[in-house]
Amino acid sequence: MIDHDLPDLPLLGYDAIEFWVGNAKQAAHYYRSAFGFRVVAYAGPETGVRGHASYVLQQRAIRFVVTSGLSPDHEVTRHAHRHGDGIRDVAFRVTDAEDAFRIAVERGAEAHLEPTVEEDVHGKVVRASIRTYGDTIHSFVQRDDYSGIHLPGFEEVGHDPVARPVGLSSVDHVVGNVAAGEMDRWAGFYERILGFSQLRHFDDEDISTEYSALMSKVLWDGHGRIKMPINEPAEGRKRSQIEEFLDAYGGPGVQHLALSTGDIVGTVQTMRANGVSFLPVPAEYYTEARARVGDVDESWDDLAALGILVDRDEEGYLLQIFTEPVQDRPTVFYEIIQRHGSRGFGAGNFRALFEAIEREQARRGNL
Ligand code: TYF
Ligand code: FE
Repeated sequence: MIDHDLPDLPLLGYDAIEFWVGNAKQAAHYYRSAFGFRVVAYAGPETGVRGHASYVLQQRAIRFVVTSGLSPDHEVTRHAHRHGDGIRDVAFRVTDAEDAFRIAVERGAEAHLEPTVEEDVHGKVVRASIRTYGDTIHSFVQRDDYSGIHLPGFEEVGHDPVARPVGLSSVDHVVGNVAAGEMDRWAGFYERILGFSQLRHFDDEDISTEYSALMSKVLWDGHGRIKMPINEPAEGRKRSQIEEFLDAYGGPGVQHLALSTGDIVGTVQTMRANGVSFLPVPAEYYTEARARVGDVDESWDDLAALGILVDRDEEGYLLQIFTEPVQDRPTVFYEIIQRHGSRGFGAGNFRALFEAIEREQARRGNL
Protein backbone atom coordinates (compact mmCIF):
# COMPACT_ATOMS: atom_id res chain seq x y z
CA MET A 1 0.00 0.00 0.00
CA ILE A 2 1.00 3.61 -0.43
CA ASP A 3 2.57 5.23 2.65
CA HIS A 4 0.37 8.27 3.00
CA ASP A 5 2.91 10.09 5.18
CA LEU A 6 4.94 10.51 2.03
CA PRO A 7 3.99 12.74 -0.90
CA ASP A 8 2.76 11.21 -4.12
CA LEU A 9 5.27 10.19 -6.76
CA PRO A 10 3.67 11.21 -10.04
CA LEU A 11 4.98 9.51 -13.17
CA LEU A 12 3.99 11.29 -16.36
CA GLY A 13 4.51 8.27 -18.58
CA TYR A 14 7.23 6.18 -20.15
CA ASP A 15 10.34 8.06 -21.19
CA ALA A 16 12.83 6.11 -23.32
CA ILE A 17 13.21 2.31 -23.14
CA GLU A 18 16.95 1.57 -23.34
CA PHE A 19 18.33 -1.70 -24.72
CA TRP A 20 21.85 -2.85 -24.06
CA VAL A 21 22.90 -4.89 -27.07
CA GLY A 22 25.92 -6.52 -28.67
CA ASN A 23 25.84 -4.34 -31.78
CA ALA A 24 23.77 -1.16 -31.56
CA LYS A 25 24.51 -0.16 -35.14
CA GLN A 26 22.80 -3.31 -36.42
CA ALA A 27 20.04 -3.39 -33.77
CA ALA A 28 19.12 0.17 -34.78
CA HIS A 29 18.88 -0.94 -38.39
CA TYR A 30 16.43 -3.74 -37.44
CA TYR A 31 14.14 -1.34 -35.57
CA ARG A 32 14.28 1.02 -38.56
CA SER A 33 13.77 -1.45 -41.38
CA ALA A 34 11.44 -3.91 -39.63
CA PHE A 35 9.57 -1.85 -36.99
CA GLY A 36 9.58 1.49 -38.83
CA PHE A 37 11.42 3.55 -36.22
CA ARG A 38 13.35 6.63 -37.33
CA VAL A 39 16.84 7.17 -35.96
CA VAL A 40 16.72 10.71 -34.55
CA ALA A 41 19.91 11.02 -32.49
CA TYR A 42 23.29 9.42 -31.94
CA ALA A 43 25.93 9.54 -29.21
CA GLY A 44 29.35 7.97 -29.42
CA PRO A 45 33.03 8.78 -29.83
CA GLU A 46 32.22 11.12 -32.76
CA THR A 47 30.03 13.24 -30.45
CA GLY A 48 32.49 13.25 -27.56
CA VAL A 49 30.98 10.28 -25.66
CA ARG A 50 33.47 7.67 -24.53
CA GLY A 51 33.09 3.93 -24.17
CA HIS A 52 29.72 3.30 -25.81
CA ALA A 53 27.55 4.14 -28.81
CA SER A 54 23.81 4.88 -28.60
CA TYR A 55 21.13 5.36 -31.25
CA VAL A 56 17.79 7.00 -30.38
CA LEU A 57 14.84 5.58 -32.31
CA GLN A 58 11.45 7.25 -32.44
CA GLN A 59 7.97 6.38 -33.68
CA ARG A 60 5.18 8.72 -32.53
CA ALA A 61 5.34 8.62 -28.68
CA ILE A 62 7.64 5.57 -28.53
CA ARG A 63 11.30 6.20 -27.89
CA PHE A 64 13.90 3.42 -27.85
CA VAL A 65 17.61 3.81 -27.22
CA VAL A 66 19.95 1.01 -28.31
CA THR A 67 23.42 1.08 -26.80
CA SER A 68 26.50 -1.06 -27.09
CA GLY A 69 29.86 -0.98 -25.36
CA LEU A 70 32.99 -0.35 -27.40
CA SER A 71 35.41 -2.50 -25.39
CA PRO A 72 35.35 -5.97 -23.83
CA ASP A 73 35.05 -4.94 -20.18
CA HIS A 74 32.55 -2.12 -20.55
CA GLU A 75 29.45 -2.68 -18.37
CA VAL A 76 27.19 -2.60 -21.44
CA THR A 77 29.33 -5.30 -23.09
CA ARG A 78 29.22 -7.43 -19.95
CA HIS A 79 25.44 -7.04 -19.70
CA ALA A 80 25.08 -8.09 -23.34
CA HIS A 81 27.41 -11.04 -22.75
CA ARG A 82 25.33 -12.29 -19.85
CA HIS A 83 21.81 -11.50 -21.00
CA GLY A 84 22.09 -11.19 -24.76
CA ASP A 85 20.37 -8.12 -26.19
CA GLY A 86 17.92 -6.96 -23.55
CA ILE A 87 16.21 -4.10 -21.81
CA ARG A 88 18.33 -2.27 -19.29
CA ASP A 89 16.20 0.76 -18.46
CA VAL A 90 12.46 1.36 -18.44
CA ALA A 91 12.59 5.11 -17.86
CA PHE A 92 9.73 7.23 -16.57
CA ARG A 93 9.14 10.89 -17.31
CA VAL A 94 8.75 13.03 -14.15
CA THR A 95 8.52 16.73 -13.34
CA ASP A 96 11.11 16.49 -10.57
CA ALA A 97 13.65 13.67 -10.79
CA GLU A 98 15.37 14.52 -7.53
CA ASP A 99 12.07 14.41 -5.67
CA ALA A 100 10.97 11.15 -7.32
CA PHE A 101 14.31 9.54 -6.51
CA ARG A 102 14.29 10.75 -2.88
CA ILE A 103 10.75 9.48 -2.29
CA ALA A 104 11.49 6.11 -3.93
CA VAL A 105 14.65 5.62 -1.88
CA GLU A 106 12.88 6.68 1.34
CA ARG A 107 10.31 3.99 0.57
CA GLY A 108 13.04 1.38 0.24
CA ALA A 109 14.16 1.43 -3.40
CA GLU A 110 17.77 0.57 -4.08
CA ALA A 111 19.58 3.57 -5.60
CA HIS A 112 21.38 3.08 -8.89
CA LEU A 113 22.17 6.64 -10.01
CA GLU A 114 21.97 9.65 -7.68
CA PRO A 115 20.23 12.70 -9.20
CA THR A 116 22.53 13.98 -11.93
CA VAL A 117 22.21 17.24 -13.85
CA GLU A 118 23.36 17.29 -17.46
CA GLU A 119 23.45 20.54 -19.39
CA ASP A 120 24.20 21.81 -22.88
CA VAL A 121 23.09 24.74 -25.05
CA HIS A 122 19.56 23.26 -25.21
CA GLY A 123 19.02 23.40 -21.45
CA LYS A 124 19.20 20.85 -18.69
CA VAL A 125 18.04 17.33 -17.92
CA VAL A 126 17.96 15.83 -14.44
CA ARG A 127 18.19 12.05 -14.20
CA ALA A 128 18.25 9.54 -11.35
CA SER A 129 17.72 5.77 -11.31
CA ILE A 130 16.59 2.98 -9.02
CA ARG A 131 17.02 -0.75 -9.46
CA THR A 132 14.19 -3.17 -10.17
CA TYR A 133 14.17 -6.93 -11.00
CA GLY A 134 17.42 -8.51 -12.23
CA ASP A 135 19.82 -6.02 -13.80
CA THR A 136 16.95 -3.80 -14.90
CA ILE A 137 16.63 -0.18 -13.73
CA HIS A 138 14.01 2.58 -13.76
CA SER A 139 15.33 6.04 -14.52
CA PHE A 140 13.39 9.15 -13.56
CA VAL A 141 13.90 11.71 -16.32
CA GLN A 142 13.10 15.40 -15.88
CA ARG A 143 13.31 17.12 -19.25
CA ASP A 144 10.84 20.04 -19.08
CA ASP A 145 13.74 22.51 -19.31
CA TYR A 146 15.39 20.77 -22.23
CA SER A 147 14.76 21.45 -25.91
CA GLY A 148 17.48 19.18 -27.33
CA ILE A 149 16.75 16.01 -29.25
CA HIS A 150 17.35 13.52 -26.39
CA LEU A 151 20.02 14.16 -23.75
CA PRO A 152 23.21 16.21 -23.65
CA GLY A 153 25.89 14.30 -25.57
CA PHE A 154 23.48 13.27 -28.34
CA GLU A 155 23.57 14.78 -31.81
CA GLU A 156 20.49 15.03 -33.94
CA VAL A 157 20.37 12.76 -36.98
CA GLY A 158 18.47 14.25 -39.92
CA HIS A 159 16.48 12.41 -42.55
CA ASP A 160 16.33 8.61 -42.16
CA PRO A 161 16.26 7.04 -45.63
CA VAL A 162 15.41 3.56 -44.28
CA ALA A 163 12.55 4.06 -41.82
CA ARG A 164 8.94 3.96 -42.94
CA PRO A 165 6.61 4.20 -39.92
CA VAL A 166 4.34 1.16 -39.49
CA GLY A 167 1.75 2.93 -37.30
CA LEU A 168 3.09 2.15 -33.82
CA SER A 169 2.14 4.99 -31.49
CA SER A 170 2.82 4.38 -27.79
CA VAL A 171 4.03 1.90 -25.19
CA ASP A 172 0.97 0.12 -23.74
CA HIS A 173 2.68 -2.06 -21.12
CA VAL A 174 6.05 -3.51 -20.15
CA VAL A 175 6.12 -7.05 -18.74
CA GLY A 176 8.79 -8.50 -16.47
CA ASN A 177 9.65 -12.14 -15.75
CA VAL A 178 10.89 -12.97 -12.24
CA ALA A 179 11.88 -16.22 -10.54
CA ALA A 180 9.34 -18.66 -9.07
CA GLY A 181 7.97 -17.33 -5.80
CA GLU A 182 9.11 -13.74 -6.46
CA MET A 183 6.04 -12.27 -8.16
CA ASP A 184 4.37 -11.07 -4.96
CA ARG A 185 7.57 -9.45 -3.73
CA TRP A 186 7.92 -7.48 -6.99
CA ALA A 187 4.23 -6.62 -7.07
CA GLY A 188 4.79 -5.26 -3.55
CA PHE A 189 7.78 -3.28 -4.80
CA TYR A 190 5.66 -1.42 -7.38
CA GLU A 191 2.90 -0.85 -4.80
CA ARG A 192 5.17 0.34 -2.02
CA ILE A 193 7.83 2.26 -3.96
CA LEU A 194 5.91 3.73 -6.90
CA GLY A 195 2.40 3.76 -5.39
CA PHE A 196 1.03 1.38 -8.05
CA SER A 197 -1.99 -0.83 -7.48
CA GLN A 198 -3.01 -4.22 -8.75
CA LEU A 199 -5.17 -4.01 -11.84
CA ARG A 200 -5.77 -7.74 -12.16
CA HIS A 201 -4.07 -11.05 -11.65
CA PHE A 202 -3.96 -14.33 -13.49
CA ASP A 203 -3.14 -16.94 -10.93
CA ASP A 204 -6.31 -18.96 -10.91
CA GLU A 205 -5.54 -22.64 -10.75
CA ASP A 206 -7.03 -23.36 -14.13
CA ILE A 207 -5.04 -20.68 -15.89
CA SER A 208 -1.73 -21.20 -14.17
CA THR A 209 -1.52 -24.94 -14.03
CA GLU A 210 -3.66 -26.38 -16.75
CA TYR A 211 -2.02 -24.74 -19.74
CA SER A 212 -0.08 -21.57 -19.04
CA ALA A 213 2.53 -22.60 -16.45
CA LEU A 214 2.75 -18.99 -15.31
CA MET A 215 1.21 -16.59 -12.86
CA SER A 216 0.89 -12.89 -13.58
CA LYS A 217 -0.08 -9.72 -11.74
CA VAL A 218 -0.67 -6.41 -13.48
CA LEU A 219 0.54 -3.37 -11.56
CA TRP A 220 -0.44 0.04 -12.80
CA ASP A 221 -0.14 3.71 -11.87
CA GLY A 222 -3.92 4.07 -11.49
CA HIS A 223 -4.19 6.29 -14.59
CA GLY A 224 -3.26 3.93 -17.41
CA ARG A 225 -0.12 5.82 -18.31
CA ILE A 226 2.07 3.00 -16.98
CA LYS A 227 1.24 -0.71 -16.70
CA MET A 228 3.87 -3.19 -15.52
CA PRO A 229 2.70 -6.83 -15.38
CA ILE A 230 4.98 -9.29 -13.53
CA ASN A 231 5.09 -13.01 -14.41
CA GLU A 232 6.57 -15.91 -12.49
CA PRO A 233 6.80 -19.55 -13.57
CA ALA A 234 4.21 -21.99 -12.23
CA GLU A 235 4.18 -25.77 -12.15
CA GLY A 236 2.35 -26.90 -15.25
CA ARG A 237 2.03 -29.84 -17.56
CA LYS A 238 5.17 -28.67 -19.35
CA ARG A 239 8.26 -26.56 -18.72
CA SER A 240 7.19 -22.97 -18.16
CA GLN A 241 7.92 -20.43 -20.91
CA ILE A 242 8.97 -18.14 -18.02
CA GLU A 243 11.58 -20.71 -16.95
CA GLU A 244 12.85 -20.86 -20.53
CA PHE A 245 13.24 -17.06 -20.50
CA LEU A 246 14.99 -16.99 -17.11
CA ASP A 247 17.50 -19.62 -18.25
CA ALA A 248 18.22 -17.93 -21.58
CA TYR A 249 18.36 -14.41 -20.14
CA GLY A 250 20.41 -15.43 -17.12
CA GLY A 251 17.88 -14.14 -14.59
CA PRO A 252 14.87 -11.83 -14.37
CA GLY A 253 14.24 -9.14 -16.94
CA VAL A 254 11.76 -7.54 -19.30
CA GLN A 255 9.94 -10.24 -21.25
CA HIS A 256 7.77 -8.24 -23.65
CA LEU A 257 6.91 -4.72 -24.64
CA ALA A 258 3.38 -4.08 -25.86
CA LEU A 259 3.20 -1.31 -28.47
CA SER A 260 -0.10 0.29 -29.46
CA THR A 261 -1.33 0.96 -32.94
CA GLY A 262 -4.53 2.58 -34.20
CA ASP A 263 -4.62 0.25 -37.23
CA ILE A 264 -3.37 -3.21 -36.27
CA VAL A 265 -4.25 -4.71 -39.66
CA GLY A 266 -2.08 -2.15 -41.50
CA THR A 267 0.70 -2.31 -38.91
CA VAL A 268 0.96 -6.11 -38.95
CA GLN A 269 0.70 -6.25 -42.75
CA THR A 270 3.66 -3.88 -43.02
CA MET A 271 5.70 -5.55 -40.29
CA ARG A 272 5.18 -8.96 -41.90
CA ALA A 273 6.25 -7.52 -45.27
CA ASN A 274 9.33 -6.13 -43.47
CA GLY A 275 10.25 -9.66 -42.37
CA VAL A 276 9.00 -9.72 -38.75
CA SER A 277 7.86 -13.22 -37.64
CA PHE A 278 4.77 -13.56 -35.47
CA LEU A 279 3.49 -16.53 -33.48
CA PRO A 280 1.43 -18.81 -35.74
CA VAL A 281 -2.25 -19.14 -34.80
CA PRO A 282 -4.18 -22.28 -35.78
CA ALA A 283 -7.09 -21.70 -38.19
CA GLU A 284 -9.59 -23.20 -35.67
CA TYR A 285 -8.88 -20.25 -33.37
CA TYR A 286 -11.01 -18.03 -35.61
CA THR A 287 -14.09 -20.24 -35.49
CA GLU A 288 -13.96 -20.10 -31.68
CA ALA A 289 -13.01 -16.38 -31.56
CA ARG A 290 -15.81 -15.21 -33.88
CA ALA A 291 -18.37 -16.98 -31.66
CA ARG A 292 -16.78 -15.65 -28.46
CA VAL A 293 -16.20 -12.04 -29.55
CA GLY A 294 -19.01 -11.25 -32.00
CA ASP A 295 -18.92 -8.22 -34.28
CA VAL A 296 -15.73 -6.23 -34.67
CA ASP A 297 -14.88 -3.28 -36.94
CA GLU A 298 -12.08 -5.22 -38.65
CA SER A 299 -12.58 -7.91 -41.29
CA TRP A 300 -12.33 -11.43 -39.80
CA ASP A 301 -10.62 -12.50 -43.03
CA ASP A 302 -7.87 -9.90 -42.47
CA LEU A 303 -7.48 -10.90 -38.82
CA ALA A 304 -7.23 -14.61 -39.71
CA ALA A 305 -4.85 -13.98 -42.63
CA LEU A 306 -2.53 -12.01 -40.34
CA GLY A 307 -2.87 -14.15 -37.19
CA ILE A 308 -4.27 -11.34 -35.01
CA LEU A 309 -5.97 -12.46 -31.76
CA VAL A 310 -9.20 -10.89 -30.46
CA ASP A 311 -10.70 -10.66 -26.98
CA ARG A 312 -13.73 -8.93 -25.53
CA ASP A 313 -14.70 -7.89 -21.99
CA GLU A 314 -17.40 -5.68 -20.39
CA GLU A 315 -15.70 -2.52 -21.63
CA GLY A 316 -15.03 -3.39 -25.25
CA TYR A 317 -12.59 -5.47 -27.25
CA LEU A 318 -8.90 -5.60 -28.08
CA LEU A 319 -6.74 -7.00 -30.85
CA GLN A 320 -3.28 -8.32 -30.14
CA ILE A 321 -0.49 -10.31 -31.78
CA PHE A 322 2.89 -11.50 -30.54
CA THR A 323 6.21 -11.60 -32.38
CA GLU A 324 8.68 -14.42 -32.05
CA PRO A 325 11.60 -13.47 -29.78
CA VAL A 326 13.69 -10.84 -31.62
CA GLN A 327 16.98 -12.40 -30.51
CA ASP A 328 18.33 -15.91 -31.10
CA ARG A 329 17.91 -16.48 -27.37
CA PRO A 330 14.21 -17.07 -26.53
CA THR A 331 13.99 -13.85 -24.52
CA VAL A 332 12.45 -10.46 -25.41
CA PHE A 333 9.46 -10.33 -27.76
CA TYR A 334 6.85 -7.75 -28.75
CA GLU A 335 3.10 -7.54 -28.57
CA ILE A 336 1.27 -5.26 -31.00
CA ILE A 337 -2.06 -4.18 -29.52
CA GLN A 338 -5.08 -2.14 -30.56
CA ARG A 339 -7.68 -1.36 -27.94
CA HIS A 340 -11.36 -0.74 -28.73
CA GLY A 341 -12.47 0.06 -25.19
CA SER A 342 -11.08 -2.98 -23.42
CA ARG A 343 -8.46 -2.30 -20.74
CA GLY A 344 -7.69 -6.00 -20.38
CA PHE A 345 -4.73 -8.10 -21.47
CA GLY A 346 -6.44 -10.69 -23.64
CA ALA A 347 -7.30 -13.31 -20.98
CA GLY A 348 -9.69 -14.96 -23.45
CA ASN A 349 -6.68 -15.64 -25.70
CA PHE A 350 -4.48 -17.18 -23.04
CA ARG A 351 -5.16 -20.79 -23.98
CA ALA A 352 -4.53 -20.26 -27.72
CA LEU A 353 -1.58 -17.96 -26.99
CA PHE A 354 0.17 -20.17 -24.49
CA GLU A 355 -0.36 -23.26 -26.63
CA ALA A 356 1.22 -21.40 -29.57
CA ILE A 357 4.16 -20.38 -27.34
CA GLU A 358 4.55 -24.00 -26.21
CA ARG A 359 4.70 -25.18 -29.82
CA GLU A 360 7.57 -22.74 -30.39
CA GLN A 361 9.28 -23.93 -27.17
CA ALA A 362 9.02 -27.49 -28.48
CA ARG A 363 10.55 -26.47 -31.84
CA ARG A 364 13.51 -25.10 -29.86
CA GLY A 365 13.78 -28.37 -27.95
CA ASN A 366 12.96 -26.58 -24.70
CA LEU A 367 9.77 -28.30 -23.62
O1 TYF B 1 0.81 -8.86 -20.94
C1 TYF B 1 -0.01 -9.75 -20.84
O2 TYF B 1 -0.49 -10.07 -19.75
C2 TYF B 1 -0.52 -10.43 -22.09
C3 TYF B 1 -0.54 -11.92 -21.97
O3 TYF B 1 4.17 -14.77 -21.27
C4 TYF B 1 0.75 -12.59 -21.81
O4 TYF B 1 0.22 -10.00 -23.16
C5 TYF B 1 1.16 -12.94 -20.55
C6 TYF B 1 2.31 -13.68 -20.37
C7 TYF B 1 3.07 -14.05 -21.46
C8 TYF B 1 2.70 -13.68 -22.74
C9 TYF B 1 1.55 -12.93 -22.90
FE1 FE C 1 1.10 -8.17 -22.88
